[in-house]
Amino acid sequence: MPNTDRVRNGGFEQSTAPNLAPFWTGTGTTENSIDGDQLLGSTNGDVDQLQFISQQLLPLEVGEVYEFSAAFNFDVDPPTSGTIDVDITGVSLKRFQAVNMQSSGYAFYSFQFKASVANATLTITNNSDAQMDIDLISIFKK
Ligand SMILES: [Ca+2]
Ligand SMILES: [Ca+2]
Repeated sequence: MPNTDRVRNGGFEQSTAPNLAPFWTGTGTTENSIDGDQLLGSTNGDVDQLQFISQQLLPLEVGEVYEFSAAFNFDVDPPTSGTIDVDITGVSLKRFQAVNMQSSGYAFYSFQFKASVANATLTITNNSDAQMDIDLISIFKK
């Protein structure tokens, strides 16, 4: 079985700003190259304070190890408190301490997890006090 990305439209290149669709839903938006905030391509996600984005992942193989990866950018002011939360069904909530993340410019953050359910939903929530861009979200089997 090829190791395909379990996240669809993870770079938001299929989205027409400011809409999240296809695949993504939530209270966040997307931005296009006019804003100049993308890391790769012409579009990025924009997830500001208390906003979230979510999508149903392609099926996972239960018991297999996967790696979540995404690039985050605090594009206005650096965060001083709170967390960036990544929730995957069946996996303990991952909280990145925002104050310890790179304060400006994109940086990649990742973690590995073992799938416990086949049909999982990915939700990324900005619980920090700073505006945030996001691009290149992926989940590959290790
Ligand atoms: Ca992109
Ligand atoms: Ca932005």
